[in-house]
Amino acid sequence: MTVIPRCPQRQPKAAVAAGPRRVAKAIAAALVLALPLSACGSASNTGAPTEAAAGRITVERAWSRETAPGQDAGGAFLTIVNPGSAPDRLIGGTAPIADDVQIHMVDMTGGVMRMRQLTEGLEIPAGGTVTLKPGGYHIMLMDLQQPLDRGEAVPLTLEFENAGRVEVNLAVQPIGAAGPEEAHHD
Ligand SMILES: [Cu+2]
Repeated sequence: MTVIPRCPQRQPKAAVAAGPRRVAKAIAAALVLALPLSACGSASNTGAPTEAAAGRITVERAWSRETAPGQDAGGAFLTIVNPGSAPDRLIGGTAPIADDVQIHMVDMTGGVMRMRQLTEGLEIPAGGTVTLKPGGYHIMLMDLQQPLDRGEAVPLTLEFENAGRVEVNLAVQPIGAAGPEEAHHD
């Protein structure tokens, strides 16, 4: 372990001696690291959108489907409502149960259905509602650490560009379900 003899703040000359380019590089790296942290901090501190114009994003009818044996990814479906006067964007998410959370859409090309990741996120128009559902936009829980079992409530945190984090619980439905339980009349 390196022993720092004096407080670095009292030694600005030492930093300058390292070369301005190097310092700038270090600052840039620090900023990159600080950005996600500050974004998380502001969202969790207030629990409110960072911009008033964005309004309060709400997420409804969040659900998922139980996984088949050997299935290591699961879809998450939900309805996002943006009552604000400015568009927002779903940019990602996290879930304790999955190593990665991605935003997907289903593409139909040449009669072949395939999933595509939306790396730029998904726009939620001002005053608009976007429904994520099987066969359309959806959240993908990648590399599941455990299977999704019916009846479970699986926590998922969504991240929006303006509104910050929104936490939901996915109600896990049986394989083949087309919607959350309350939509069915079995
Ligand atoms: Cu997918």
